[in-house]
Amino acid sequence: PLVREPLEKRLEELRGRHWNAAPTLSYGNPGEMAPITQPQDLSHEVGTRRDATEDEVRLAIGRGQAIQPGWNALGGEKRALLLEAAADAFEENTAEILSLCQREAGKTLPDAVLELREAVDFLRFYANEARRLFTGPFPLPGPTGEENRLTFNGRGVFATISPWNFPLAIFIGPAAAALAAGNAVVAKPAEQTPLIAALAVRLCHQAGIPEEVFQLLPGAGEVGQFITSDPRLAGVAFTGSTGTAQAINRTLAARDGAIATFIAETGGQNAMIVDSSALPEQVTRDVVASAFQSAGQRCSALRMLYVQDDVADEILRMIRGAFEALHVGDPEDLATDVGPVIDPDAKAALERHVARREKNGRSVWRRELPHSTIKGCFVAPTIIEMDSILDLKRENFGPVLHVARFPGHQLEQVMEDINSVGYGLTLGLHSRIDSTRRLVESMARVGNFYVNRNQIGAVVESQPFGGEGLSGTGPKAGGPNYVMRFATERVVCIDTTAAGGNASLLA
Ligand code: UN1
Repeated sequence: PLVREPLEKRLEELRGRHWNAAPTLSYGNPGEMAPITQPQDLSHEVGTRRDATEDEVRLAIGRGQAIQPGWNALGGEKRALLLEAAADAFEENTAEILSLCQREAGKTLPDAVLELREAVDFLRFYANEARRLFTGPFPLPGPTGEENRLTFNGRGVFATISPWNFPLAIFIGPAAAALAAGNAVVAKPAEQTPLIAALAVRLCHQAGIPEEVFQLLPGAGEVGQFITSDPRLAGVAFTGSTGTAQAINRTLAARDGAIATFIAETGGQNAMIVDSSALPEQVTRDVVASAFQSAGQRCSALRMLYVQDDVADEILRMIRGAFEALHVGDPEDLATDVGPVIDPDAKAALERHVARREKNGRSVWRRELPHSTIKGCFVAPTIIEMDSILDLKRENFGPVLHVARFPGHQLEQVMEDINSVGYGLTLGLHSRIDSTRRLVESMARVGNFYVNRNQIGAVVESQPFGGEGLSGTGPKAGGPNYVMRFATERVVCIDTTAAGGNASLLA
């Protein structure tokens, strides 16, 4: 059963629960506990985090290295079964997971449900990838008298460094891929959301994945630095800001060790173009979802809306109507559409951004925050009129949408401006004209291009997700090439003639 008891009752019981996160294998002096508070109510502690020390990082990587060959030798089928057992364990702990998504990360219930769904989808998809790719060998063509085969293996110890905005799905996704490929994993969750990560790792261990194979190392940037500077590390899968990805890349390059694999999924400056053939109601629904669902805290979220000038007044009036109806407040209240942002720093940065635009004379629509939001990190949903995406200097990770008008004959210029920003994550288009779609598609330099729908919520396997340029390295999460980036390819070539002793490994 997905839910053991009525969900509401169970969530109510879990409201008082205190959680904790600590390194999987603790060593020596346990050190200080840092409180984890609710984004929606900073006076409310959800649990505590104990950061990994430098010694613990070193030991964890050593333990991972020692066990990895055995994990790799298990083969794809056995690893797949363990990942599927972990997926089952996640589903059996639905209430605990939803509760932590809400209390630690400030998610609304629908967002929390989607988060659990995506996490389970990742586990099952990568389990199947383990079966598809790691149960070889695969014979390669060759001349008579020679046998060639290809096998895939784990690279060694992989680090995963994950963000707070998908504290379960993007914590477990890259780790599951690395595990599927036969790597040991050391996982550092975002400092804001270690509790749900600790629960996820415990559930994986209960499902039978050995503790040394999948280790949790909580902490902030300093712990990330300990991890990524270790020369024994085979690779890093990172999701977070472009700036942090660039810093990790430099750290990896400076190590005197094997050349590391680096997989980064980073930010975006995502645009949507709406032309005068679009359906206004559909545009309104999709713009509001893309910009304000999850309080705009998705790297896929819409930041810059371009509306063709002759329909702009009507469309913006409708968007504003829907925007005024958004319910902002406590994410545990089922009526809430827009919850808090993650922490006081995020709130301050967004408010600075809005204040600066206001000072520059931009027209700004801002919602009033209800009094009930006073104890938390809430940012009023905001829409700012701009001339162009070129006026945006950095990603504004929250419920702030920028809009601009464009004359129809300047569509190509708009696309050039969007591309010139250098990010390449998502792009939306609302148009019912085929030639427009073809033009925009041919110019798009993004990983995920969405037509006549919202531009968030990529589904594992159906919509592999990830960007280009400043938005990341690829390959796409949940896609057919992802797990391979965590693997080595080994070719064995055997002389099967008499001179070679008639050897055959495939026989
Ligand atoms: C992120 O926000 O870090 O398509 C990426 C989506 C999600 C985005 C995840 N899969 O909205």
